Amino acid sequence: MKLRGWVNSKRELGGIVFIEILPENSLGLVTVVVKKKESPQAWEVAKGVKLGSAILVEGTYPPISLSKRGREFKADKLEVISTPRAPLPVDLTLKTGIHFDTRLRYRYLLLRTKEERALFKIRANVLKIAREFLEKKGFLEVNTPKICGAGAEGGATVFELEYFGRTAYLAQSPQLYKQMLMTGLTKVYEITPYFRAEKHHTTRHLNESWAIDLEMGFIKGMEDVMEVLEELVCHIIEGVRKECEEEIEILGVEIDSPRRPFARLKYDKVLEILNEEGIHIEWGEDLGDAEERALGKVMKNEGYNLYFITHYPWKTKPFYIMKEDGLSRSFDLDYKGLEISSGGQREHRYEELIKNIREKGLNPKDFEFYLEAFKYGMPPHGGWAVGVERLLMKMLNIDNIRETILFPRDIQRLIP
Ligand code: AMO
Repeated sequence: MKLRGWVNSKRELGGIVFIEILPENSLGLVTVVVKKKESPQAWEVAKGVKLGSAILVEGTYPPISLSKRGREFKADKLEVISTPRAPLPVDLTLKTGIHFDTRLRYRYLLLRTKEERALFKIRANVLKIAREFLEKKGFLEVNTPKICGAGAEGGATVFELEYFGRTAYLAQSPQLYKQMLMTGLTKVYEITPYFRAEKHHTTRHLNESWAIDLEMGFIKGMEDVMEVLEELVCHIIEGVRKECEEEIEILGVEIDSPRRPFARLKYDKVLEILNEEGIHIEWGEDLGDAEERALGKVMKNEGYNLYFITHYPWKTKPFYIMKEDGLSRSFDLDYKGLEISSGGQREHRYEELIKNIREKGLNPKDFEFYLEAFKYGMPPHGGWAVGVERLLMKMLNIDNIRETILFPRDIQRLIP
């Protein structure tokens, strides 16, 4: 049989060369054993092969072939497909620690290790499972523009670009477009990048992140969309547990099944809980990182990793969220002390929506294209978005969000 992969380490012992590779698409290390006596030509090639080379090996797995560093593979033929032009900048045996920045800088090389490959296989599975689930539920996948004429999520965090003499913005989210679609479709979802010009230096913010966005028409209330969110998140977690056993083991994490139904806490209740913990928040303020974490601990003791926070004061929410007695028909979903999703019922009544826009200090003129859709029979609707990286972080107990995306974009990182 044939194996292809890259040389992560190499050692010689008498007339034998041992080459460690992680074959393409695999998660199991293989030690290629090349014996001078048995395959002199392959041995000659093996002796000269450089670390990091891409190689093709022909041979067999002996009946008992497990060494400390992975399965052994007896090579009969060995061909070097590509030789590196420079020494590898990282030690892919991972015997010496790799600095976090270096790891991100050379992400593409680290995909030759089982740990990094396992992580991105799980990421791909999360998206695959989400798609399968939403398709089965009758949601239609849509793609909305990423170059936009208006920001949806607040002016300060939008990236501007020059668009044929006009100012355009990179989409902060598909919010306005997915709502406009509610005049013609009733169940849509999009897997999409978010571009946000937040000058954050935190472990939970990226300037380019990905989300699973959903919108649903003809709803009775926000509970309709919360149920879909709860089901989706559980489906993803259970799906990863089932389909990614090997990857989970490599990463050495334990993923707990969520307790259902998720707890549903009103904002006012959350303030009470935090107060009991000695954390005081003014009514009307949003929850910050410290508050979310503290709540996460309390909820963990109650047996909940996942819980909704509902009925936020309207002033903490964007203009498109429906008001209700000074509060809002909105929710966040937190996972182990971090917001992974937010959503709500939208204001679908044209006049009310214009009032909301004004109340947020925005100009309805800037949203004409969006408002227009509300003139033509807009049904009650709602939806949410789950941050893919944040979901991965919490599911896999990863501390820094940058680890969960191949090429993170933050204030410092624009390349690679
Ligand atoms: P929101 O702004 O809360 O809501 O974003 C939804 C989810 O996306 C993730 N997220 C981020 N992840 C990493 N870095 C960031 N800078 C970042 N920004 C957002 C979070 C967050 O919960 N339009 C609404 C959603 C809706 O109502 O449908 C929205 O964008 O996990």
